Amino acid sequence: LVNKMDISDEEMDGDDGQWRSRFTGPEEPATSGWSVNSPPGVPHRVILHFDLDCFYAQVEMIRDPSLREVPLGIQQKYIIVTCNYVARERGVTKLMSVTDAKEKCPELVLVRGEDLTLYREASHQVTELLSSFCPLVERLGFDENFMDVTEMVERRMKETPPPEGYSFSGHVYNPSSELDSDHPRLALGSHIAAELRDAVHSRLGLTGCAGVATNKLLAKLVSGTFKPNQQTVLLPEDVGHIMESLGGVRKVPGVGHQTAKRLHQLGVVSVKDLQLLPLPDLVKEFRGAVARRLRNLSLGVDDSPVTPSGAPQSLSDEDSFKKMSSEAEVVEKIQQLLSRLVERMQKDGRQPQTFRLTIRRYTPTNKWFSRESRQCPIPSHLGQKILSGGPALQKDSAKHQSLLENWKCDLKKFLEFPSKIQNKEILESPKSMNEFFL
Ligand code: DCP
Ligand code: MG
Ligand code: MG
Repeated sequence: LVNKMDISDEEMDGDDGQWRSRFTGPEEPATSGWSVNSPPGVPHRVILHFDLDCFYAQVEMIRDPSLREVPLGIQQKYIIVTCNYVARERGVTKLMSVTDAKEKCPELVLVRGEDLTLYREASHQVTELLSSFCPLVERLGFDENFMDVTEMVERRMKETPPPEGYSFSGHVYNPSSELDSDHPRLALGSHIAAELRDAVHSRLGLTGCAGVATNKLLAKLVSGTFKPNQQTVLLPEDVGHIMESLGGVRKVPGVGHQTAKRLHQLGVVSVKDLQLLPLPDLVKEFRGAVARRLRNLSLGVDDSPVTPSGAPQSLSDEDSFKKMSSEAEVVEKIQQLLSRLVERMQKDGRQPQTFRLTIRRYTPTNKWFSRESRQCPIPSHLGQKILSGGPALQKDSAKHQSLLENWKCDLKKFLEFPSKIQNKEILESPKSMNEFFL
């Protein structure tokens, strides 16, 4: 259930959609951006990627420090969405079923992680803190941020030029490359990354990994080389190695499930295959720009800019269930989601513009890619009503209830909802979502 403030940009999405859009840069990388038009004396960008360690688990361990010493799993439904590193040492992995995890590690302590409020708040605090050092910060999901620190690096190059052989902070992806090359800008970038990780730790109590490289794709790929709470630099001479070490094309950020399927049909399985496939063959299957983009990604070339995220452009909430087949159940669930959204909209204070409802039905053949959405504008008087409660509104106050009831009532009329849900129709008929909204 999404409430859009502006153009489409879901806050968090388990799909590949986010990746694809985040890695969509200029259509013709070879003729724009840094590769051709770099200002003289600026050979390349310095990009950082941050990824917090076992994020939800860390937030829970801050809330209750006694959890630090025990193997901890964060449970959503029947899945361990993440676990602390104590649990990982005992064989628990991310996205394991609770049953399997308990079998691996009977002493595993479980905390429910369905309420994302604290994780969302911590996530935005991290982005805010990073933004106070340098405005070019882009969020990816809840626990990752890209940063373009090129300007910070250039400033340091001028103010205190590093000596020859200036050493790196943290790891270098391939230590032997460090010996016979000189990369002062990446070295400065690695020191900035260390300072930022330090700031995040001392001010927010959170640890994480960082990658330092010349573009977003490479920074993201290298950041998890040493985990947890470590950082790694990728030098330009090792780009070929890191790309080929990925193996399958699906491992390349920006290559989603569907793209990988189409590539497989062309006989392209590994990153190497993608590098070697003649471009005309790739263009035949994909649009020209997409084909070139794919080719570039396979080579570790990514000119997409770090685009500051700013305030989220949409607020969304969602839930999933094994079975939901009656109108009453659907309405109840939507009301729950709406109630949480209304609170967040009031806190945010901006007038909502668009309402979007998404369902994701399970089909055995198409497990994860069956989202269907319908959306409509929210009339101004309704948008104002949603906000009129003000930020101090208490969750259970009578005022809040009546506001919600009122809004739901208008909304129902407006959407002719839920009278159009014919029970199973919404789950079974492919066209049912079209009837949902006017
Ligand atoms: N998450 C989730 N469902 C998923 C994937 C992730 O709810 N399918 C949540 C839980 C994680 C958080 O997002 O804590 C960040 O995801 P990561 O993949 O970065 O995993 P962690 O930060 O938990 O662990 P790591 O230390 O490996 O980065
Ligand atoms: Mg993480
Ligand atoms: Mg992550």
